[in-house]
Amino acid sequence: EESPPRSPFSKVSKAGNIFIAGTMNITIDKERLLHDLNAVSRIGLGDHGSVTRLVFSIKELRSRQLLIHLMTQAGLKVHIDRIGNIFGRWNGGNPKAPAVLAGSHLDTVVQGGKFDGPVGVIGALEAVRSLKENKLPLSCPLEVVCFVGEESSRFGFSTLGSSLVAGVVHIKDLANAVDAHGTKLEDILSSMGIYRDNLASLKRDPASVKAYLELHIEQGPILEAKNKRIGIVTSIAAPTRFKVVYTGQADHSGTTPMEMRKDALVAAAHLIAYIEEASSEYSQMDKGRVVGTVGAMKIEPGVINAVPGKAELSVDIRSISAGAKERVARLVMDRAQEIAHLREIAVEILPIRDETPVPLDEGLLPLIKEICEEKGVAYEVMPSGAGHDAMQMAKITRAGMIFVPSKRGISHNPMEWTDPEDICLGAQILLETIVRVANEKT
Ligand code: HGY
Ligand code: MN
Ligand code: MN
Repeated sequence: EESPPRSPFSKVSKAGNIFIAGTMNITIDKERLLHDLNAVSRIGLGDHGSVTRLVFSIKELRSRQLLIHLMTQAGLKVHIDRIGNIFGRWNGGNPKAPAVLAGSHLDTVVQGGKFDGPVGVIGALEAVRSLKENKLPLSCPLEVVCFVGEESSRFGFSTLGSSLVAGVVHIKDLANAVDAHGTKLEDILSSMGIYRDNLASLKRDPASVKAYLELHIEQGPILEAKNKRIGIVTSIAAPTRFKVVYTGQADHSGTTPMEMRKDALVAAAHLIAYIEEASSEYSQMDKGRVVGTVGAMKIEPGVINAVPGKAELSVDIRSISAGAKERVARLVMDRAQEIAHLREIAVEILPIRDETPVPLDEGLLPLIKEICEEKGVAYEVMPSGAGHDAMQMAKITRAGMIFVPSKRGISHNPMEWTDPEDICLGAQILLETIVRVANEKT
């Protein structure tokens, strides 16, 4: 394969990669980036400036329509796969060469912020269209990617679109992926013509991808606390998620003596307290930080004057250490059974997903570091406590992530904020990383 065209500006960087010095002169269009980010964040706007675009909701579909429009406007070749993942391609170089992909997601949690996801999608769009407008000679195509269903908020199942592209989802994995209204994810997929036997057709041929890069807000306090502007991600924590369903007996809240009750919600309350205790204690024993959360619960009959007969908890346990996560998840499941036994009520544990923490590509770290150092940008090499599409793409290609700071570490909250200057710096560093990776000799 002929070596990438050497522009008059090219020089060999310290890392030995040929990169086109001219890229330093190709800068993103900040105004356009922030304008488009703003346009996306107006879709699904709710109380207190919150944003809600749950996967496969009208709002989320509208955000994807806007992206398709922006990609088309930028002259990218748009491909939408069967589940709705969007790929905007620029054949900047040899169209047959494996492409460099960059993107993230547009779906959100309920009453979330404006930046989680869109910063990576619009940041990637801005980087690619800036390169395309400048006709920068690259040795391979570039693709802007928007994955559907990155958030676990609706079905408990996260990184859906990227998991399908990575070919790591089997229909049986979706058995307990049900939303608050009882809609099954499996039924939504079959309404799209996606079944057990054709799920694998969504997998991307790994040979067609050179690397995947994702710009994302940190969603934590580290960059701000260390006064750094860029995070370079080493690995991504992974969740073990499951539902715990306690079934006791609904009863009259006025006539039923305490000792006769089979109160499902009180059982749940004991388990929730234990999850906090086990996760905190395990972390303090320095065996690997673990976080445990019950973010959603359903109670039946759920009225003030009836003893709850049923309580369904959605449990999310995470760690960057697989061993620590498994250990705490096991402790919690065992305690769930013990509580049911002691209270003589029934318990069911419904697995949703059990994922392994993912190391990102070590080769991309020095490359992104070099760009930050050339720009004199303070960076932090760090793990990600949040899950991302990069954790799935890392299963089929080299994957790298660039973080920008979250104000006061707040995320999944309308208060989520990242300074526009940081977003633009992140997008510029993404642009230059894309160019170096695209022009790396394979
Ligand atoms: O839940 C997460 O880790 C991410 O925000 N999807
Ligand atoms: Mn999120
Ligand atoms: Mn995200």
